[in-house]
Amino acid sequence: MSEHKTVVTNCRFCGYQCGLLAEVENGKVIKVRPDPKRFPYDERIQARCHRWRLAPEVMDHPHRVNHPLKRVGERGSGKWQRISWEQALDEIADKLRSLKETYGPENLATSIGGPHTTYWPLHRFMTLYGSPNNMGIGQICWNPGILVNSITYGWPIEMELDPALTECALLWGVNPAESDNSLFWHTIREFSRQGKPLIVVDPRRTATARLATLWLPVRPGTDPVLALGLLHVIIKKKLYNNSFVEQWCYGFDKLQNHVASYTPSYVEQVTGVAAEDVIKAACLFAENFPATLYSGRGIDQLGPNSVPTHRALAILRAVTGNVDVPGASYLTEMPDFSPEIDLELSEQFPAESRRKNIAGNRLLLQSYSGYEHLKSFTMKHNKRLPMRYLTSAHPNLIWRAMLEGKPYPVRSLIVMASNPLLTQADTNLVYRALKSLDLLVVLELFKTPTAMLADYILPVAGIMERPLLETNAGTANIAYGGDQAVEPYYERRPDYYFWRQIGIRLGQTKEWPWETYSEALQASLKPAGISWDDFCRTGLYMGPRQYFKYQETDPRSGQTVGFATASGKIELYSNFLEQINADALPVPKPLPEESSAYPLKLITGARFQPYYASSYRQLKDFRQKHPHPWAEMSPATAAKYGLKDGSRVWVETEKGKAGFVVRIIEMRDDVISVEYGWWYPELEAAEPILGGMWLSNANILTSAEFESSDPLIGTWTYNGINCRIAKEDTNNKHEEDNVVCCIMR
Ligand SMILES: Nc1nc2c(c(=O)[nH]1)N[C@H]1C(S)=C(S)[C@@H](COP(=O)(O)OP(=O)(O)OC[C@H]3O[C@@H](n4cnc5c(=O)[nH]c(N)nc54)[C@H](O)[C@@H]3O)O[C@H]1N2
Ligand SMILES: Nc1nc2c(c(=O)[nH]1)N[C@H]1C(S)=C(S)[C@@H](COP(=O)(O)OP(=O)(O)OC[C@H]3O[C@@H](n4cnc5c(=O)[nH]c(N)nc54)[C@H](O)[C@@H]3O)O[C@H]1N2
Ligand code: SF4
Ligand SMILES: [Mo]
Repeated sequence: MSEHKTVVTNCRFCGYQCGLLAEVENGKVIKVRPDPKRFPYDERIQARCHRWRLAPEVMDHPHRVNHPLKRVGERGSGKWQRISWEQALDEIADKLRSLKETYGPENLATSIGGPHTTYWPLHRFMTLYGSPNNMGIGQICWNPGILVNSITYGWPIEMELDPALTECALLWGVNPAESDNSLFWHTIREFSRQGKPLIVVDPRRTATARLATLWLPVRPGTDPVLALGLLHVIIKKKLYNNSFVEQWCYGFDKLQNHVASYTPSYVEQVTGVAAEDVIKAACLFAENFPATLYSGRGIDQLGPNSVPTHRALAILRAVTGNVDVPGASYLTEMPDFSPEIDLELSEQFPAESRRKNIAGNRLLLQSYSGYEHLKSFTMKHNKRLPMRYLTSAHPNLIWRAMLEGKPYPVRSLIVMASNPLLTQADTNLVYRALKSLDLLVVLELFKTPTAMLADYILPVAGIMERPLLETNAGTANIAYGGDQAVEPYYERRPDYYFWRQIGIRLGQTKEWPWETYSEALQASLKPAGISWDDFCRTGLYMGPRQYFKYQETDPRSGQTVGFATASGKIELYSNFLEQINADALPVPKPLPEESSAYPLKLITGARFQPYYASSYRQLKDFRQKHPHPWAEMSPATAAKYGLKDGSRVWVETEKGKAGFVVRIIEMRDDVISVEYGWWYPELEAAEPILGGMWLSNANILTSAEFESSDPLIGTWTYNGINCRIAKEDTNNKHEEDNVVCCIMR
């Protein structure tokens, strides 16, 4: 007899994890609809979003990996044998054991990606196994902001945009119209409808910038100069919040001297933003209180210029008194539930393993010593940031260690929820490194190009097949999510299952008390005093938002709480950075030298709908909506190269060449912006085609060389790279044969 029921579950196409109601028949989800009773509570959000409708299709897509696969031919030959989970786990554990005996635990690296799932089980395994070598994208996503704000304010902040309270919004290198086109975008539109000042800093006139009162089309990578220019104007015109600065900020005099030379005309010369707009933006931001300031990947991916930009923006909020104020920002709290740092067990990570960190002592902040130094301050307020993510290894050093065996051999890699061949810099290097490994395991939903090179592909449970608990990695007292709708289809399992089973096989049984993912999540939520069922009913757990906390009196010490920094104040001049021999005030770093061979500036990776990084190119519906990888440029740039909308073009850097389709938009001249994450799952899933990943993959063009990365965090450069373009030669027989031509026709 067929069984039909409606169950409460969640979408997971993006980070919101909106509530869905799923119609389930015989253990399969046949249809879903939005559930407005749960977070984020607004029917209009899902009405605007088209992705959730495809959830049932993704669950049973013909390209999904449904059973454990073991490579039988040459690496990358596309020949696979279906094996059981038991066999896969036993063989992988045996191999890990023998590699550990030969090379030590640090020979194992892991690769993680964006916020697709819960990463602490992976970190927990790596802590117990003894390897510091998890790598991800933290250096260019999230960490610069988290670390710089912690240094400046003593702890991370969350921004607030409340159309009823906020009087000005400054959006810097962030484009929610494409990257967050639900709750946040909806709020921005509402804010802009009220006619309040909205300032957008972006080389491209994005849909967000089109709503702006003032658009500042900055030259890529010159952001710290622009930010220092705003500070110059605000200080010169005495628009700062004098009483807040006097009482709560440290180092104003030094800042004042420091910004004196960043006059609007100098700023115009460097950044290309008109001097009068620099003045206008500074006045709008300082004269409308409260003002909020959001930033995004535009400034997280500027190599050595990311930290100075974040520092200057943190200072901009401070001198205008926009810290811990309703409608602007608030200092977050540690979660009531188990924080990431405890779940990942990183405080018990032995000193000997920490010393194996692949950058040695070369990174001042994203390192164990940097972390411990920062913790000595955050602990003034009894707070601890997550450790493993903020100490993750620099990927460039890991790829090189795989190839060169220096500073020690890295022989094995487990990839979870990431696709490094498309999303890590320098595809050529990543490719050669992956090919050189003794063991490559990929936990995946789909046979991605990275998975095509694996020894084992393990099928994981995805959307609606596993419970969800999203927690901002334990930096805030907020969790959202809900239950799975069905048991995983076929032989798929949650990632947690893999880590626990491998852990048990390698002697970690005691540390994996929760048999299932669901039990583990429930246990982690328990300290908050809320049952899993209650949590799932609303999809949200949130502690109260409090403001002006620094003014309170600590009942234990009888002293004012202040900020968790050396001075107890917000550090405009950073004692912390001075102690670690870094710039105590934000100093812009030299940009890549101008090059006559590569006269244009390249942005790689601005977000676009409906895709998420390299995901979902399998979905016909999405491909129809967005069929090509665009290379965007201004009308003048296009004209200079004889290009039209829809022309095919090669974009070339010192690292390589990739093909795109021209799209003319309003943006800075002499800048090219290419989409990232493009591959073609309909092409052959084996060497040499590898799903078409050599055709229009933006990361063929990029590099993350450790030596030219930022010295504090290791941030590399995805924006502002020297490049050139060439119209594709359609008379060239060789190019005509190229698959890229077929795809882009
Ligand atoms: N040039 C350039 N490169 C960039 C960026 C850029 O702007 N420019 N942005 C960077 C940023 S900010 C990020 S966050 C990264 C994103 O990089 P990635 O996280 O590598 O992005 P995806 O391509 O979405 O890869 C995620 C993979 O995980 C799989 N997956 C989804 N859910 C699960 C799960 O629960 N378990 C497992 N095991 N797998 C799952 C998906 O099928 C997909 O193949 O890219 C970075 N790379
Ligand atoms: N649809 C979709 N949504 C996503 C993702 C996705 O892949 N697809 N990825 C998710 C992830 S992992 C992340 S991290 C977020 C990122 O979210 P956002 O930060 O909003 O993402 P981006 O579009 O990469 O970058 C924002 C803007 O920075 C601009 N920019 C480029 N170079 C510079 C520069 O030098 N200076 C300044 N000021 N601006 C510059 C770009 O033109 C772009 O418009 O989005 C998330 N949401
Ligand atoms: S906003 Fe994100 S989570 Fe919500 S329905 Fe759309 S894709 Fe799903
Ligand atoms: Mo990201």
